[in-house]
Amino acid sequence: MRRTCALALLGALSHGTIAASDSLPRGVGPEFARFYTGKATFACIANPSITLESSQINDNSCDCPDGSDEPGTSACSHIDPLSPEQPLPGSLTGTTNTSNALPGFWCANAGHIGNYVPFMYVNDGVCDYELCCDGSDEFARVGGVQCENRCDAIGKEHRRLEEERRQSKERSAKRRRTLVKEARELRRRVEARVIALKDEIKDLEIKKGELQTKFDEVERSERNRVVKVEGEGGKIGVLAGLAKARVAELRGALDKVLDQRDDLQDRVNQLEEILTKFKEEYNPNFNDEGVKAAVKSYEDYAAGKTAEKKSDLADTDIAEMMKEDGEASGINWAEFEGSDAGDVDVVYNWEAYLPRPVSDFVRDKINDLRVWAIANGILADSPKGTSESRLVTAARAALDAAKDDLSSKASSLEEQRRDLEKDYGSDDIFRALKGKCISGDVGEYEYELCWNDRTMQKSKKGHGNTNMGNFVRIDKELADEQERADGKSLGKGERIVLRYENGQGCWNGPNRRTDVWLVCAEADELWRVSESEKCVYKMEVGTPAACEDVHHQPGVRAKDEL
Ligand code: MAN
Repeated sequence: MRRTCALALLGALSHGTIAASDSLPRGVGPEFARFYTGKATFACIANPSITLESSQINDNSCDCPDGSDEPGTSACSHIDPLSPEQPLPGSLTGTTNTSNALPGFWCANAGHIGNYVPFMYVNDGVCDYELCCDGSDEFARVGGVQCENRCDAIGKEHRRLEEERRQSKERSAKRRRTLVKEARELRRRVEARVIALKDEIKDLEIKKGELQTKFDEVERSERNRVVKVEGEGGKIGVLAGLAKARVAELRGALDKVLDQRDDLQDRVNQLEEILTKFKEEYNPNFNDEGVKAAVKSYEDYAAGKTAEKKSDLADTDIAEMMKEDGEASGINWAEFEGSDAGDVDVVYNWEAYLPRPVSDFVRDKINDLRVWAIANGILADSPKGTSESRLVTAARAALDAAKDDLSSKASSLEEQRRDLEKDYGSDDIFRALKGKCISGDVGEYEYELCWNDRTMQKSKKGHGNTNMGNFVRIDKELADEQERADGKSLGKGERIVLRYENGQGCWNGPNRRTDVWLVCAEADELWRVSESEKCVYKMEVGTPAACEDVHHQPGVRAKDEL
């Protein structure tokens, strides 16, 4: 614990490599030198009204309330050290009555980096090499402890690691520049696609207009043509079929009427025979008035019948009519039914006898007239259920194809335009990562991050995959985490955070979401995944996309990018 606090404090208080001069009292850091030199007496730094003899400095007795008279001993270590957040001397407004005016014991660390060590570490019998590699904090050799000066070796190793870090940073920055170049190229392609699509759409609009005109013309001219019924010989064929059926019906009815007529004629003949016999054989001497009147009526009937005109329609004529189709006087329906010669041919045959320009002119005029008549409801339009001509079908297909092409190109243009407006981060950097994924094993799951797309939790036990959120936007947030030895930590400072939301619903909870925190690294790597709240995930990811370009100033292009 003691070490942790000290490290934090001292990390913040490293001030370069200047070692204190020999004439300074032990433990005085370079920033405080002016308070200890060129004066006969010493004034406490935060309480200058209190003056002390020079001999009282580092006499192992804490005389100043701010501890400034003991820069090189632990005598004032009970006073809280100067907080790293407080300003250093020059203005001492930050010091309070209860805090030490000095941040610690100054360890010059020649050959490495000078550093402040907490006063309580001074002469505590422990060599604090990581803070004070020259061992000067253990000058009293408490308990016989003698700390050798290891600054050369430690300094060398430190410089080696620093150089490694610098080179890594350089490589990361280079990788980032490559990504920027790729992103720029991808953007250029989208822009080129937008231009190309605009041109294609313009051409297609013209083509669509032409095809529409053509279709209207074809439809207009074809509309009034006699249209065939599928599988039949056309309108005339249909008419012939209907007429044939009707004639057959009438012929049947006539046949029955003729039979009834013949029956009735037989009965009339029998009755006439009876009455003739009655007239010849009755006795007129009986003077029966009723019988006389009946005989008279029959004589009148018989006289009238003789004068009756013969019917215009002879039985022979009727017999002729009753003959079946195809016979001498019948109708040859086959000529009309299912004839290969279409009605259109019949209708248009006359054109063959006219010179071409005349036939075109006449046909157009007739067509115009028929179209006008159809449009005004005088003539019926093509009946439903009839097939349209191949010409109209082809014109319609060409027009529909152009319309489809146009609408798919228009939506593709819209999509590309929207893409250009999307936020892909500074320098459009995430455009270069779009479509790529990285993954890492954490516990019972494999986690996957697909840039600009989604995050995924994949069960290693075969329980399926769970969407942890879909990419929504790029944000920034402040990280405040301890550095890790391997460098794979969020550390402190502003970090890019990618928000993924609306993932798979959590049982009894909201939809899953993920915050993806990015830290500069040489390669894309998923470091850690945590679930702070149920179904709220945090991914920590190293990527060159999050690096600063060391050679790159905003608005200025690096040489190799041009
Ligand atoms: C699964 C995983 C966990 C999550 C629970 C919630 O087990 O997605 O991360 O916490 O479901 O029920």
